Amino acid sequence: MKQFSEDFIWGTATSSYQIEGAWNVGGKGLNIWDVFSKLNGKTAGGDTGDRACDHYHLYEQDVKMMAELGIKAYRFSISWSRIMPNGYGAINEEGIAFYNNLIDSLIAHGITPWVTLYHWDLPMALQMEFDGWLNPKVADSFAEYARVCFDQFGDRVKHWITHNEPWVVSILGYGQGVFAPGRISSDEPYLAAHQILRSHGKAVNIYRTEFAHQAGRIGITNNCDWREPLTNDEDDKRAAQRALEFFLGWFADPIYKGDYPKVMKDQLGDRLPALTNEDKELLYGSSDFFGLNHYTTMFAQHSTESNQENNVKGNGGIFEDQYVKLSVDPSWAKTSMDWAVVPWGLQKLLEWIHERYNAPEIIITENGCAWDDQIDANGVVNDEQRVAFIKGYLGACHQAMENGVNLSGYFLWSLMDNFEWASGYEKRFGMTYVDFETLKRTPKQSALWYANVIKQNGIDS
Ligand code: PNW
Repeated sequence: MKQFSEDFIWGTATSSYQIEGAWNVGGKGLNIWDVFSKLNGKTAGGDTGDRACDHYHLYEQDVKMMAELGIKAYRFSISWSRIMPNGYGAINEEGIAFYNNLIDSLIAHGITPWVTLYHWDLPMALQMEFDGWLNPKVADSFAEYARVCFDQFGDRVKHWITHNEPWVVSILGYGQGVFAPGRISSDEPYLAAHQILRSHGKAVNIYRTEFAHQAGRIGITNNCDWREPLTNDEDDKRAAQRALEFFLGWFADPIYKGDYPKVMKDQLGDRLPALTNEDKELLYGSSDFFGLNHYTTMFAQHSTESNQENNVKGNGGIFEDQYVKLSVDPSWAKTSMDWAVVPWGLQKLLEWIHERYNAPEIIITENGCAWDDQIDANGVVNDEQRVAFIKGYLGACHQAMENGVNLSGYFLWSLMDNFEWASGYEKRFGMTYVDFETLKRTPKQSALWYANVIKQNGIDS
């Protein structure tokens, strides 16, 4: 039997748009997922988070459920437009009250809150007025919003995560257009990522300078799959390394090494915005822990052609910038989202992070799997696949720790079934690509387009 230390942090995770519902009550402003999910063809079955798990109304019973499960730590995110309906300026007291009640209830049940400030639900006004993360102004608005949260909740919240998975926002939101705000571009992912990173740096600076007395910790969560060289060929080994640097190095290098990976700078030239000295100073050392979300593994193979990742339509974007061909072993088990189950990939990734970033404290802020319930003959849910998945991945964590990796916590995704973004509430189409209708929309047009969508769908809050 493998043992984890007494003080290892065990928790579960959720995010605001995926569970809260109550999209147009309590003074909340619209956000990009409220709108995006209502667009034709953007989510499986036209599902939205309008109601989701109705956590906004049912949070007390949800917290009780967590306590009964013995959960000691809970990672949730704050809906920016519930706190600031326009993303800047006026504060919504009802939104503040909701999170105060949730935090108090968690603490009363002995559950430590871990709070993410941004899990993809950007206030709609910031998208329409400023084109979202393409605009440096939005980084400043984020910092302003972060300050409000530290000020209101920081007396009780001691664990902060600025952003969840900037890779997903940048690639799926600005590159492939499958997530809000639905933009399709080869260059915008690099621009969006740049402003997200800057916003992180600004928020951390505010926390460390203005709220030091709160004595909490703050970091960022990045997601990364493992990339295993397909063969022992030096070219394939370099391809796997390159793929990891384009995936995780993109966001972690500025924080742990002070700049974007060289391989990205060389390959992208001025398509990759440069970090100014001021940016670098804000970013370097700006995470008290290494937040990691990990779900799956793929093989990487060197390719002389500019290649696309499986399942991603080419648009001259990041997958074609890497010269890496990805594949999976057909014998690997797959979850309902088609993600391969490869526990040793997590062990290798943890060890890669340990090496590259000089042994940081790592916290797995998400890991888990989507599967239909397995119902046995007595009508009882018997999740053998899920149990096997979790055992496998926790075993990999343990092995990495035995090899010296400084891993201090694990949050299972998720606390409860919830709105899975483009996949809605069912697996139906996972990470499939919907349409290219948003292609080449220029910034100004996109605000008009959104205004139209809001009007046509009668969306108003
Ligand atoms: C993460 N990918 O999303 C998110 O943090 C959660 O909100 C989500 O429910 C969970 O993982 C499961 O999907 C991801 O394409 C979405 O690589 C897509 C990818 C990775 C993570």
